[in-house]
Formats: sequence, C-alpha cells, structure tokens
Amino acid sequence: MLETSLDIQTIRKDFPILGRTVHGQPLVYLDNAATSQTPDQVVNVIVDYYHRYNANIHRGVHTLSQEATDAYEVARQKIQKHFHIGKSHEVIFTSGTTHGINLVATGFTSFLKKGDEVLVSAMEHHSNIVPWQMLCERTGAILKVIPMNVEGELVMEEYHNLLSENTKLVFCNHVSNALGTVNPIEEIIEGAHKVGAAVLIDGAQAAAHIKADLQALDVDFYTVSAHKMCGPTGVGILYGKEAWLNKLPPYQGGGEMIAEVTFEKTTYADLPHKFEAGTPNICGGIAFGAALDYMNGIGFDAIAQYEDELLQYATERLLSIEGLKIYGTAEHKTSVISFNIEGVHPYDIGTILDKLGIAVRTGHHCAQPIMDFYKIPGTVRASFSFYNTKEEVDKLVEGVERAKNMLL
Ligand code: C6P
Repeated sequence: MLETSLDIQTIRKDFPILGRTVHGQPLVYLDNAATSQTPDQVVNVIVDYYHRYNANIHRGVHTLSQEATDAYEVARQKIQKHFHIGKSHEVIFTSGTTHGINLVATGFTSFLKKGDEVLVSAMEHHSNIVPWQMLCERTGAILKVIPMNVEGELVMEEYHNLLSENTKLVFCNHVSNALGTVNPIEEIIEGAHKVGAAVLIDGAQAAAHIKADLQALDVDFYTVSAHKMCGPTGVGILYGKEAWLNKLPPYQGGGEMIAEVTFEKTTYADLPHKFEAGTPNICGGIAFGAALDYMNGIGFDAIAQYEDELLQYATERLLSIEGLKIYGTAEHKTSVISFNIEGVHPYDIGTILDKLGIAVRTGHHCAQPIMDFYKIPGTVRASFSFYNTKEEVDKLVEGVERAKNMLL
C-alpha cells in the first residue's frame, strides 16, 4: 500500500467504468492524460439536467430556461472560485483547450505586424503550436522556439535570451502532455511581462493535478478542458484578463454575443457573452462545475501527493525492466510516464497491453516536435490518476515485461 489519506477503494466505487473488463481482463485505465473518467456524481448531474430542466439559456422567461441559466452561471462562478479568477466574466466557456487557444490566436491578428516575435516552448501539444503558426502566416510575425534539454525541461537561460522588445506573445503549457514536465510558468510569465509581452498558458494537463491561482500567477490567458478533470468532453474554459478580453475582437459571430443587430451595424454584448456565440454546451458547463466540486471534495493536495507516490513507484518499477527508457525525467513532473523498449515499436506494446485490459496511449501524443527532438517515432504513455492503484502499476509492469518477451 502507498501512504495516502485517500480511501482509493471507496473513490473507485464512484467510477463504475473502472469495474468493467476488456478482453476478459479487469480494465486498468492508464490513459488519464488523454481523458479522465467521470464519476457518478458528475454523471448524475448530467442525467438530472436532461430529466428536469433541459432548456436554452439566457433567452427564455420560462422556468426551465431560468433554471438552466442559473445552473450554468453558478458553474461559471465555481470555475472562477476554483482558479481564483477575479471576475466571473473573465471565465469564457469554450468547447475545450483547443477552442480557447484558437480564440486568442485569431483575436491577436490585428495586434501583430511583420517582424513581431512570438515565443513557443519546444514541448507543446499541436493545439498550442498550429494556431500560432497560422497567426504568424496571417501577420508576418516570427515564431521562435524556447528549447528544451534531454531531461525534458525548458532551457530557461535561452528563454530569457530570446525575450526582447519585439516579443509580443509567449505561450507555453503548464504541464507537458507527452513528458509530464511541470514548467516554471511563474518565471515565464514574469519574464514576458518585463518586455511587455502577453502570456497564454495551456493548462490542459495541469488542471487535474495542480490548482492554479490565476490571479497570483498574473497570467494573461489560461485554458483548460473539463474532460481532463473528471468532467465531460466538449467543454472547457478560457480565462482572460478583463482588459485583454475587452480588447480582443469576438471570435465567432452569432446569437448571444450581440447587443444590437441591424443590417448596417452590429454592436457586441459585454463579457463573457461577446465570446460565447450560439447555444453553448449548457449541460457540459454545469457538469464541469460538478466535476470541480467532486475533485475539490477529494482535495488537490491529497491528489497531488498520492499521484506523486504512484509516479515514483511506477518509475522505479518500470526502470527495472532492461532496455526500458523513460522520456521526460524532469525534476518537477505530474504522473505521466512516457517510455520505449529498445528495439520495439510503441504501438506493438500498446496493442499487447490492450489485450491484457491495460489502456495506455501510444504514438506522438500530438506533440511531434518532442518526438523529433528525441529522434523516436513515438512512446508508450502511461498516465495515472488519483483513482489508480499500486496494483494497477504492478499489472502495467508485468504487461510491459510480457510484451517485451513476446516482441523481442
Ligand atoms: N491532449 C493527450 O492525449 P482538447 O482536445 O482541446 O481538450 O485539448 C487539447 C490539448 C491541448 N494541450 C495539451 C497540453 C493537451 O494535452 C491537449 C490534449 C490529449 O495528450 C489528447 S491529444
């Protein structure tokens, strides 16, 4: 047993899916960085919404619409409180991290000119690379890369050398999805602000493990997806400082985001509605709030401590397998282990693990530049959540050993 104040077996009962079998074997779900599982407490909120008050929001005077509107706005406030955001209208509901980043990248089009520089870290998910490349194509701005070292840590000296009065934007993930590295975002934000650049932090992989205080961080934009933190897919938030959100143009036009429409001219709604065109994922937003309630009920300190124990235990056990190499050995990591076995394709290991009921992700993890850096086609990635157990780590290790024996 690992030392933890959490009652993992009781927690697991909240997740019926963890009791299922795959190919006749008990499921061992270790793909939490791709998406986390959803507890009954959140599923029940979704069911209750459709059973009792499914309606469009901010539109009707009827009771159902008012109930749905109230629940959606309460969820916004829960998110505001969780991330210690100053004002609830700085919380923009999105379909997820990708949407949030694209909203900002598109909005910056008229703020950049040829020769301006934008900095991106070397360990980004494609979601935090491609929208900025597209922005550079539109504006003539130059994309520069903050390099990383072989441990999978950003070379901060190089970062500070790259910053200049030409730097207009810096974007970096809080935690790398492929390596688990926790990046020094405080230093990144402070450095960028010194030269007057804005910073977007992609919090997709951090939010399930680290409770970020966005006011203390003084970050300009922060994005998350609910499905990485016990919520449903298709919903997330973009946090933006009020001043930036007022400056940025709307991302999409449509219902809900307007103050007045005539054929001559349209004026836009106040925040947050200016960025929330069309009918949103109402139930998803409400369920996101419920997911935060659930995770806060368990406690982020206890979650982080337990996941770190799982990480240490799994790292040690996996490294006992001859020929196994871990990619991403930073000092500060969340519970993600990317690895390969010499002479074996990661996809083959993943396929054998699946036959044993073990779910991991294989491939480039939507972070091809990281794979290019290590000159590998991809990795096997095991990512642990607070509902995983030491016994599941043991099964992973046995499974990898078995796969190695079969494939070599
Ligand atoms: N990473 C993974 O398996 P969306 O798809 O919009 O919810 O999140 C995109 C995203 C952005 N940034 C980071 C750091 C991410 O990890 C992800 C999603 C998943 O690693 C699916 S590709």
